[in-house]
Amino acid sequence: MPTSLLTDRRALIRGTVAAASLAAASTVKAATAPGAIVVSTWDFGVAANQAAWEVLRKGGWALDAVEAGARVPEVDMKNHSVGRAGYPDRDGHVSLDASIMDEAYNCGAVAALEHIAHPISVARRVMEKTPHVLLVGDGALQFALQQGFKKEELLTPESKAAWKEWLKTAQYRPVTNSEMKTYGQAPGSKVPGDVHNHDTLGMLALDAQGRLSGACTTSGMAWKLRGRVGDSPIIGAGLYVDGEVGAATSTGVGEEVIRTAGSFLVVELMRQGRSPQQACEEAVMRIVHRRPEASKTLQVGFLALSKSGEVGAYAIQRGFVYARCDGTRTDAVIPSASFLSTNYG
Ligand code: SD4
Repeated sequence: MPTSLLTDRRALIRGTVAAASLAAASTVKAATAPGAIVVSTWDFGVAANQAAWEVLRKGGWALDAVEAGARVPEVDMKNHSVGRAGYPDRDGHVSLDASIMDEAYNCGAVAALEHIAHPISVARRVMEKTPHVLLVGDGALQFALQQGFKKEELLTPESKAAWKEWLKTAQYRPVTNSEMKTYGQAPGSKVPGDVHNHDTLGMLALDAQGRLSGACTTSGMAWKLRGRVGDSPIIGAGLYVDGEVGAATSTGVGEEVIRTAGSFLVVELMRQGRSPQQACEEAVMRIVHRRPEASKTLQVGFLALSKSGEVGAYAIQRGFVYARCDGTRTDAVIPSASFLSTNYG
């Protein structure tokens, strides 16, 4: 096994232990909302899940829950891949993608949206206030401003400094699991969602009435070409919800997910009888088989939730984790199995 992979694995295990002890220390007792559950990609999903749980535990709608949850990392100044403080494109513009979908095929999305800190809420307005599903770029910004959202500078001094540093070489090379590499090791990095732990938030929720919803929000791949749109705002790629079957979301290199209509594929496999775990594995293997060269280096992870509350997760590379919150425990961080190592979880 290459040394870098070993190092990654040790970092993950350390991270998992750190997350577990953090969880033990701060477990929040969840109130009752029978059957309700929310899951999110990555460890920083814990804070997002807990915001969503505030809606779910009172018997609220899964759609309200996922919007409330997605808003948390969007304004987390330590998170450089979602919302405000996200790393910019190669020209220095922070450009955001988000989508949201409920149990009845209602959906909305924004892509390449600039200057608005809460793209998930703009996506919901697209769903509720327009006859459309997806608004992009300047048109999405114009719509957001008409809806009363505030125009802001989203590029923080820290993100700007990182961009200037990147410009010295200006090489676009997506890094696998950059968010997990130093988990729990850097000074002060003890909590999920800190500077070393960040990525797209994909969130799936089932409420006490059995309604499913999902949300996905990201600043996309750092240093991307201006105008590049990833999988996150594409219904069927980064997010898909079928209220009769289940829901799925993805993280990683969006181009690979778009090519396979990844989240739709996961849900459709569940419709055909696969468990969420089997469906995520089959969707990942579709990418591995069709794109063997890309799969050696790139990461894609799927997370799925069935109508009955069963969860599945699988990734190409090791290192993917997800956060789970239900009536028993609100702060679990669970390592996903992966194609390149099935030793976790
Ligand atoms: C994208 N899928 O824009 C997102 C980014 C991501 O891990 O999830 N990175 O392609």
